[in-house]
Amino acid sequence: MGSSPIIGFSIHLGTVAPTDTGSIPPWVSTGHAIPVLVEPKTSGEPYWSGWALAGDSRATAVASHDGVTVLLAGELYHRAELGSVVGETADGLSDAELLLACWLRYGPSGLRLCNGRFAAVVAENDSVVVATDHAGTIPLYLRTRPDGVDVATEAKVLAEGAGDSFPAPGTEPAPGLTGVRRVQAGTAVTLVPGSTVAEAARTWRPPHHRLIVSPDEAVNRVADVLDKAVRTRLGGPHDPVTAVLSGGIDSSSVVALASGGGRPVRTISLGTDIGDEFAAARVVAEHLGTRHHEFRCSSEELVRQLPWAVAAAEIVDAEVLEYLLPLVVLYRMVPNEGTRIVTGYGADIPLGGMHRTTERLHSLDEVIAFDMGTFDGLNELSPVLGSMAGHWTTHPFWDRDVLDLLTALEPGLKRRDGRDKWVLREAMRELLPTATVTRPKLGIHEGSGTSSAWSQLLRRVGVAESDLASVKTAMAAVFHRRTVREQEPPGEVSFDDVLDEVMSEQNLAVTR
Ligand code: AMP
Ligand code: PCX
Ligand code: MG
Repeated sequence: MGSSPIIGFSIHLGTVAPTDTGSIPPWVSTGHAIPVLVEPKTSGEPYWSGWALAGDSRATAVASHDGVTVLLAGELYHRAELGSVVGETADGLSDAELLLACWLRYGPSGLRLCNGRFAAVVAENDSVVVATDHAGTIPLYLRTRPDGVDVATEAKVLAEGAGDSFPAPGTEPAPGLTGVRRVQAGTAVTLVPGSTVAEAARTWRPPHHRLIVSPDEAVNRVADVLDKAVRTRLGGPHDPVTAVLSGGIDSSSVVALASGGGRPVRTISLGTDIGDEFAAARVVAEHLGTRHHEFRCSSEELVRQLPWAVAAAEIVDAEVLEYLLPLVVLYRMVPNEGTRIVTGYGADIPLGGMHRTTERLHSLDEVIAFDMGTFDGLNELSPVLGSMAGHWTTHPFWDRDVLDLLTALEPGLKRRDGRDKWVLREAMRELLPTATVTRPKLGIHEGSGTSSAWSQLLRRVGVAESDLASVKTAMAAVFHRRTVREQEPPGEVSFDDVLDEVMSEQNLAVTR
């Protein structure tokens, strides 16, 4: 399991001292959760006690100056640029110190400058600002109490509190948990603990306009912005990295850019008895000279790990869980070499890759606008998916600059010459084998057979075709109740018990 112990901090006006890890469920503590309790104080001074993440030296930090305290879970990706505007060289500053410097210069607006993967808490005077990165890639939850507010990166940590929370602007109810609210993506919420004074500021929104640029220029810009997103995520040019590789254009692009310059790259692919994309991944691995590993898991074993995916993503959407499950299973199987894991996740959202049969450019653009308007709360990019197994993950396609560009490109650059994700394929033409550049998309749930494996297990106990979707949805809700609301270790939640519970709830007969 993880090499990343939770570090305890108790923060009192900026002084940091070790504390115990209190009420965190023991199985959470291999991950990157940071419960932060922000309490107003009888003495009139802010008092927090929290648990910061570790496992990656840049993963969590606290910084204080001039009455402002910053707790940063995660990392910033354009350190040099940020340093240049705050008048410091970024070298030698932690990401939390850089964010603090940014705050001291710009105030809360400083959060609009940040391109990163983070959740942040900033305390100043009697107010606390809780903020997500542009895309909310590290989920952030809160529960207000009459005398304060509790903040955590995992909802389960707040599940046990009582009563409703004040419905602060910029927050939404977390599914299945009374009184727990999630901070929206690209949002900074200012709260005065113990009061109902609160306001929200948006720090990012997906662009609604579309850019007209020549195909050549678009291709060059995509290649440049993605290259930078990959490089800024991976440390020095020789720092080793692991990449989850399906052999599709998205993950192959990331691997190509990561391995340029001689960086040692380990690539890993997952397959089941139902299906795999091993041949396609191998073509890429051989072309780029990565150290490649194939992992196989029976489809039944894969589906039985659904409680882990639910516990990590803390969502109840069965379709999204089918996307996330193979990754969670792979993260749990792969030996931890202490390298970060980079993925191609999310490329299909701004590029419309899931909609390869959509004919008209207008329709393609509409689904892109819809998907970019509805990702929030699905937690697809949550670090907990990997951190449960001790890995730190990062997703270059959801870098703020990459996302801004890909979303805004006019749809004729995404569907072109009968090809989906045309602009990305062209941008990678020189770096990848032709077979990879031209390979049609296969979704992660299709390649590994997750959707069909879950359906198969349900059919086996007599669930009718017409009931498959509703049984999956009901099962997801029960997994969520048990692993998140009741904080049961996912390894102790039996797939069969949950299926039985759902079948009897829906008055369906089990034929086992
Ligand atoms: P997709 O867009 O469906 O290919 O999946 C999203 C991301 O998950 C990919 O870009 C890969 O990084 C990763 N991925 C998907 N399928 C696999 C697989 N079978 N093995 C390893 N990684 C995968
Ligand atoms: N993906 C997509 C994202 C899946 C859809 N999510 C959404 N609309 N918020 C991707 O990698 O871009 C697959 C399997 O395809 C996961
Ligand atoms: Mg993809």
